Amino acid sequence: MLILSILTVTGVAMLTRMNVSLHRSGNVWLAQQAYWYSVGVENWVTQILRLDAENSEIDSLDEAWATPVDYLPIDGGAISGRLIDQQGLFNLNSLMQGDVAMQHFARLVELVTEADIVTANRIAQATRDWIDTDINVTLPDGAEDNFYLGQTPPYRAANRPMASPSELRLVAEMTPEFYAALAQYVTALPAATAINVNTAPLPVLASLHEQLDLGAVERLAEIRMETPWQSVQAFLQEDALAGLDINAANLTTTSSYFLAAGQVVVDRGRIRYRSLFQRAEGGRTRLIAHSREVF
Ligand SMILES: [Ca+2]
Ligand SMILES: [Ca+2]
Repeated sequence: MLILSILTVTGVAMLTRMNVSLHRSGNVWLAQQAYWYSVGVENWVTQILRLDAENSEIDSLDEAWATPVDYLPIDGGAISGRLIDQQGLFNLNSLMQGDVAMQHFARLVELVTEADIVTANRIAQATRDWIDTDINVTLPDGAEDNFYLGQTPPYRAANRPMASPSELRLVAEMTPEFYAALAQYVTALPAATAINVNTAPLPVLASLHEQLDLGAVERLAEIRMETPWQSVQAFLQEDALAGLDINAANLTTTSSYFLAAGQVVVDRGRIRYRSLFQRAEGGRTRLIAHSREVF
């Protein structure tokens, strides 16, 4: 009788273990399926961007690539996501281009955070110091190692281009609140880039000149929904920009960098993906960075 009980208990324990292991391999299998779907998304995006380059001279929000996919049903789940033109955003690594880029960034900080213009300028100067290779503080308010080594815990400036815009969180004067407000408007690309006026969100457009505000650029956004600008020259001829003397060198109407961001759900297999693409002249598109997280 005792032996039988022990056997039963052992049997139950074994069954329980088997169940857990079956369950686990089920989840792994589902996560793998979600992973392969996200690889499929990347292949699909590569083709969409190549086709777009073959069929259009400019990049604007009325094009096929810019339409979000809210819900694409697949076996056991769904895919969702969108492509975000990274040249519509402020590329932090463009700060090395000089004072015009610095002014754009300071104004963007002022427009979307609670920071006053003095603090916004400090953030712009400190961000440039974070990226530039030297250890000379940008005057009057930059920050290099001397500042960061005095923090708790101490750390050093990167002194190289940002690999991710999240590095901005480490820069002098940046707060979690400022960063949360800025995050959707900034990026960190492998090279300096011009801002695409056809895809830039309103605060990025407004940051192009100190006399612009969100109200002024709303009208511009309406115009571009009807007729995207075919050239930077055409953009600068808009009435709202008359007499502002905006520097054309930092602007463009085409883009080379796009981020695909979204999620794949296959039953209990859930993956969030972020995939950065670079499109070359002629349309050849390659994946240059990606991350996936199970959620
Ligand atoms: Ca296009
Ligand atoms: Ca530096």
